[in-house]
Amino acid sequence: MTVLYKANMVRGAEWATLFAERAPDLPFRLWPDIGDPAEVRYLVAWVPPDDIAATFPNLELVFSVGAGVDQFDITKLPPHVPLVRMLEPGITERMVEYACMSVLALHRDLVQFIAQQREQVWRELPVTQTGKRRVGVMGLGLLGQAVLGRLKSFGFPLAGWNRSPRSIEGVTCYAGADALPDFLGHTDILVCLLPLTPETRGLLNANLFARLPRGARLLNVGRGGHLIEADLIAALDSGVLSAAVLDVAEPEPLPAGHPFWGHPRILLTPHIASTTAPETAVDFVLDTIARRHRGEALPGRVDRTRGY
Ligand code: NDP
Ligand code: OXD
Repeated sequence: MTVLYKANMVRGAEWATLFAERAPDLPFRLWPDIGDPAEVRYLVAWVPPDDIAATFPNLELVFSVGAGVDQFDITKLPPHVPLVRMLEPGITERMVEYACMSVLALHRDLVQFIAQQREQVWRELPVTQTGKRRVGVMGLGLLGQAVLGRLKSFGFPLAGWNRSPRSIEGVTCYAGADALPDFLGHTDILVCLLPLTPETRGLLNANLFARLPRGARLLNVGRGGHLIEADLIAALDSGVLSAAVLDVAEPEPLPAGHPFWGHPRILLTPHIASTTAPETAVDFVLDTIARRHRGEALPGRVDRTRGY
C-alpha cells in the first residue's frame, strides 16, 4: 500500500520527510521511482501520469496537489476512484496574501509606475480613495471568500459573482449568467478566482471587458484558460482596461517573445500566487485516507459532473 507523489520535487522531499515522521508504516515514493505499480493505492499529483487507471490497477484515491483539478481528465479515472483537491490552510493563506498584494498594486497604479520607471519618467498619477474603488471577485468558493474577507479591512466596496447564490456580510453578491453584466458594471478591479471548466474557459474576453467601467483593472489568479489573450492586449491597448496582473497563463511557461512578457500594462508572475504547504497538506492527505477507510465523506472530493 503505497503513496506516490508526482509534483514539485523540492517540496516532494519535504513530503517524504513528513510522511516518514507521521505515517512511518505507509510507504511513500517520489515519481519516477514508482516501485510496483500494483502497490500504488494513493496518487498525489500536479500533472498526472498518462493512463493512470491502467498503470495503477489498485488505486483507491487520487489527490490533486493543488486546489484546482483542471489538469486531470476525470473521465479517465474509474468511477470508484475519487479525485480529491487539496484543502489545506497554506493554500488559502498564500492566495489571500497574493490577491491583496495585487489588488493594492492595481489600486495604487503599481503596473503603470513600473512602466514609468523603465522609461525614466517621474510622474504622479491621481489617487483614488479605496472607498471609491469597487473590487469584484468572480468565484465565491473557498479562496474567493477568503480573499474578500481580508480585502474588507482596506475599505473597498466589495462584490462577488458566483454560480449559485451566496450571502456574505459586507459583500454584494450576484449569481448566475444573467447577473454577470450588473456585477461587471459595478467592478473597477476584477479578480478571477474561478475553476477552469468548459463553462468558464475563455470567460475573460472582449465582451466581458466591454461591460466593465472604462479603464478597469484585472487580476487573473484562476487559470490561463480563463483569458482570451488577444482580447486582453486589445483592451489594454485601447484603454478599455488600464492594467492587468496575471499569475497564470496558457501554456505555462509562456513562450519566449509572447506579447505579455514586455507589455507595459501587464505584471506577470509565474503561477506562484499560492503553493501547497507540505506541513499541512500531508495531514490533509493522511486524514482523507483515514476517512476513506472508515467509509466517510471526503472533504474536497471533486464532483464529476461539475468538474471542480
Ligand atoms: P472552490 O471550488 O472552492 O470555488 C469555486 C467557486 O467558483 C464556487 O463558488 C463555484 O460556484 C464558482 N463557480 C464555478 N463555476 C462557475 C461558473 N460557471 N460561474 C460562476 N461561478 C462558478 O475553488 P477554490 O476557491 O478553492 O479555487 C478556485 C480556483 O483558484 C481553482 O480552481 C484554481 O483554478 C485557482 N487557484 C489558483 C492558484 C494560483 O496559484 N494561481 C492557487 C489555487 C487555486 P458554486 O459553488 O455555486 O458551484
Ligand atoms: C492550485 C494552483 O490549483 O497552485 O493550487 O494553481
